[in-house]
Amino acid sequence: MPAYNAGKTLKTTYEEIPFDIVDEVVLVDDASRDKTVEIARALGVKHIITHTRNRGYGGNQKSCYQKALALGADIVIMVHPDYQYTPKLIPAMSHLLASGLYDVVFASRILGNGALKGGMPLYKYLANRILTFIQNLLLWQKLSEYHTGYRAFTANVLKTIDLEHNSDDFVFDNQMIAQIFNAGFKIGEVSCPTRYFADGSSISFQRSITYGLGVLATSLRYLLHKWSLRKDPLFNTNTQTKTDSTHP
Ligand SMILES: Nc1nc2c(ncn2[C@@H]2O[C@H](COP(=O)(O)OP(=O)(O)OP(=O)(O)O)[C@@H](O)[C@H]2O)c(=O)[nH]1
Ligand SMILES: [Mg+2]
Repeated sequence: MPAYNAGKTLKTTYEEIPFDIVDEVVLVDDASRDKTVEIARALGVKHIITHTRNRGYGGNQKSCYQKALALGADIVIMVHPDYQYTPKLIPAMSHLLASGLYDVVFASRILGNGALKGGMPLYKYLANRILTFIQNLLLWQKLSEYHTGYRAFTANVLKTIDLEHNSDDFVFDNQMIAQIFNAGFKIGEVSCPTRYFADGSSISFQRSITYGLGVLATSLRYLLHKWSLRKDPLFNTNTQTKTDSTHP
């Protein structure tokens, strides 16, 4: 759980985690100004990492995945602690990975048509649909959305792509998708209820614009790399990095 000022929603989120299949919970606090860390301790969250300064959503996830891999996880699922996505989907998502059918599973708010009813602001919905359309064309894929914050990965995926190279900001999520497709991994999707409410954290309009431009830049970088017009370090994989270092 990448946490930032999640004090009001952490308990509700944590209590929905299905502990019959979840072995470890990692919470990374990104220098929150509220009581996120105290609440996490009181709830008994097993692995709490605190950033001394705010690194951003991407920087937060880097710490989350590092810790999850260090714990020897086979399957790693990111859930936002702002209770916008229900942890009740964890079994469904993990089973799709454990079956070997997919390497990554996204919980999509767009599949099933409930995004607007669930309170997604109209401008976010339209931006989501338009950016998704563009990305599907440029990446030649067919995801229902590239912008969900609820994602499950096999450890192999997290070890292969070069996460440390990604932005520390929100566009981290989108760069990860481009890296996943570039490395040839398969992404499956399950539908997920949309939930927007007062205490849930939400990226501002201005940050959304920066994110949207970052998404377009990521797709262009992917294309240039795919067409061998520009060798982009974003798409180094860890096996490649090893080979590169022996053949400089
Ligand atoms: N805003 C922000 N969120 C962070 C940071 N680090 C971790 N997070 C967490 O990242 C999650 C996503 O942030 P949100 O602002 O809700 O963004 P979003 O869910 O992608 O966008 P919305 O659909 O508008 O809610 C939240 O659960 C935050 O707790 C940070 O530095 N800034
Ligand atoms: Mg949110």
